[in-house]
Amino acid sequence: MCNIKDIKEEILLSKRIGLSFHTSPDGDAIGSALGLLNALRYLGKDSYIISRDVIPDNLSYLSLANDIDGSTVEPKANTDLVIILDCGNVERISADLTNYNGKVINIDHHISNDKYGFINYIDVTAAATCEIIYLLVKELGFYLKNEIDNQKSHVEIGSAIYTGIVTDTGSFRHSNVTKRTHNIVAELVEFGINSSKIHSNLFDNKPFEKVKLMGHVLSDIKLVLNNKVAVLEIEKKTLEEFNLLNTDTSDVLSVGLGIKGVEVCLLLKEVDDGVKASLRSKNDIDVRKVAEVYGGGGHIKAAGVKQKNVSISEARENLLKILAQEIN
Ligand SMILES: [Mn+2]
Repeated sequence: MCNIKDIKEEILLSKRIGLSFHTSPDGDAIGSALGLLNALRYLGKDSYIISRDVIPDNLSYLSLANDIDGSTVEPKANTDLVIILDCGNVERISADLTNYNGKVINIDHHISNDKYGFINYIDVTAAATCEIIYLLVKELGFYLKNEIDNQKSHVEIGSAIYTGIVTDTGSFRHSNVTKRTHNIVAELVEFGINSSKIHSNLFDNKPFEKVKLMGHVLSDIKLVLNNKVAVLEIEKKTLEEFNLLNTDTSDVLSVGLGIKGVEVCLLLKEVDDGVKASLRSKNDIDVRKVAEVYGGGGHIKAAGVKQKNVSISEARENLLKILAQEIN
């Protein structure tokens, strides 16, 4: 793995920097992009977001969140560096890089990473890409000195980084949490972030319709494979009924995984051209391996895959077939 100093050097050498992340960005993708964007702007760097996606509602409290508006989908003229955050595969980047010939830096923590950058900083021991971004912004000069304690810049950068760490660790519950994770968070608290407020923004902010949708989906939950796998399904027409076509529904997974004896929770969601599946694992079952069979990826305990042109039941049976092998 390259040195974080190499990334700093490239940033300082660059005149115009674009930042992007994986499609359907989560708290870590958005947090790492906005944490770094805020830092770059404070350094006076001409920097901007490249994204097909728009900021999800529950992340709109972050500084510069409005820059993620889906309007810039490819690098602007004279961009000499593009940094891709939290994204393992080129196909998943929320930016169109077809006409871009400049440098790409890939900063990520996924085990399945194609190393598509000219610099690839892939740290699979990082609980979140935001952990790496913390090391980077520190390298760029945003560490704590007494005189700059609780400065606005630190609160803005720190809140974005904290958001990514909280969301990718399930609020510090997952086994990806390390001593370093807690050390970084301790330093972010010294930056002056309001961690309790961030948790409220993230989790106590659901639209009423979404809670009703979760109830509807949970009322049909099934246990299969000796009650070790919980299966949840959301049809497109249900999302239309609740007027929630573009809402993130992944938080219902933790309810399925919370069932006694369940090892894996599988959520299937019907989309225009197929079925998206999200998988979460409680202990040792590697759901990334299962997702990879159908072209998906992720982490051992959290993975996703989209199967094109299949029905929800076909998608379910495909994944259960592979899961059955992993469980026995
Ligand atoms: Mn991540």
